[in-house]
Formats: sequence, C-alpha cells, structure tokens
Amino acid sequence: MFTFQRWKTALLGSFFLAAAAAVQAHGFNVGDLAISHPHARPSLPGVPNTAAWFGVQNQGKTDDRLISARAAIASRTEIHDMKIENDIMRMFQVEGIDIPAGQSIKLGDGNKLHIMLFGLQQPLSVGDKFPLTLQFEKAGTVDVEVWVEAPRKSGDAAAEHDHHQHNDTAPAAQ
Ligand SMILES: [Cu+2]
Repeated sequence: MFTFQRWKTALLGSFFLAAAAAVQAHGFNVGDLAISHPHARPSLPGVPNTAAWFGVQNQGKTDDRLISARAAIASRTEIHDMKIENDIMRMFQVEGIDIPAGQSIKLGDGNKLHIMLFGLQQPLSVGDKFPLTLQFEKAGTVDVEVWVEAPRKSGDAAAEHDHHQHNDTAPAAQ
C-alpha cells in the first residue's frame, strides 16, 4: 500500500533528483558556445588569489577563441597555463584558448589551463558565487556565475594549483 509516508519519501527523492539535475545544468550560452559549470576554489588564508575552471563546447562550425576574462571581485584576471621548468611547476599567462569548431575544451581536465584571479577584494568560501565575464573572439561576451567549491580530491588541477601557489620552489608532484 502506498502510504502517505512513502509518498512523502518519493516526493523528497524526486526533489533531490531535481536538485542534482539543477547542479548539472549550471551552464551558460553565447552564440554557438555552451559554457559549463564555472567553478573556483576557496581562497586560502592570507592569499588573495584563486583559480577558476569551466568547460566550453563549440557547437558551431567556426573555430572560436577565449580571449579574455574579467571579474569585478579581482584586481586582475588572467588566462593561465602551467608547465614544468627545471622540475618546478610554473604558471604563465597565455593570450587565449582555442575552442575549435565542434569540440569541447575543459579547463583543468587533462591540461593545466585555468583562469587566475589576483587581488581578491574579499576571501572566497565554499558556497560563494561571483560573476565572471568571458570574452570570445567570435561569439562575443558572456557573464557567467562562478561557484566556489571545495577541491574534489588531491591530485586534481585545483590541488596542483594550490600546491604550486604555496610552494612554488618545491618540485611539482607528478
Ligand atoms: Cu595561475
């Protein structure tokens, strides 16, 4: 028999399913580009910097390119990559990130790309959200909402990035 209690449980279950779907739907569109799940790490005590990542899917037939990122909460925002130089992980600014037609690029996933935010006006904690403006060569400009999230596991791009930031004279973990 389908009791009220069970009905409530079922309802609650579908609510959580809906909430999970909403998390996945954290995305933005501009022109042929779909930007998925912009997220950043909480800032660390005494370090007014953080890094942000997202995916970009180019659903069009024209190559595009991310050419700038700006955030009002940071005094400077740069597009960054990282490489190992003399056993030291170093990050450096790049002029843009190519988003070829029909392809998906995910910052920090199989690459070291990230958006670097310097000079945060206030510390960022898990659960905070802030706007970030992305500019693409062809698709134009879009405001996305970045969610501040805890690192998922050590060894992911964020953990490596934090390691780099705090210990940039030590050899990078491989
Ligand atoms: Cu960086």
